[in-house]
Amino acid sequence: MIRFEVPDMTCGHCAGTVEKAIKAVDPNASANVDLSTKTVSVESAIAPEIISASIADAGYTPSLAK
Ligand SMILES: [Cu+2]
Repeated sequence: MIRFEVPDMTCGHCAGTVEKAIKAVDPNASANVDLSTKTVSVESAIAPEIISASIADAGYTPSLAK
């Protein structure tokens, strides 16, 4: 599982947009947004860089959570 911090994800709409962006690069991914910690947990076979880029393309600023 990969976790991204997405600090500019603030509401349910953002969460939906980010989830959609992830599903666009991997329809089989499971994405779980936690708005209280501004993180998204992703289960995917796709490289983290590609998922990160798709979140960025959607207008957000993801970084890999340590
Ligand atoms: Cu929002």
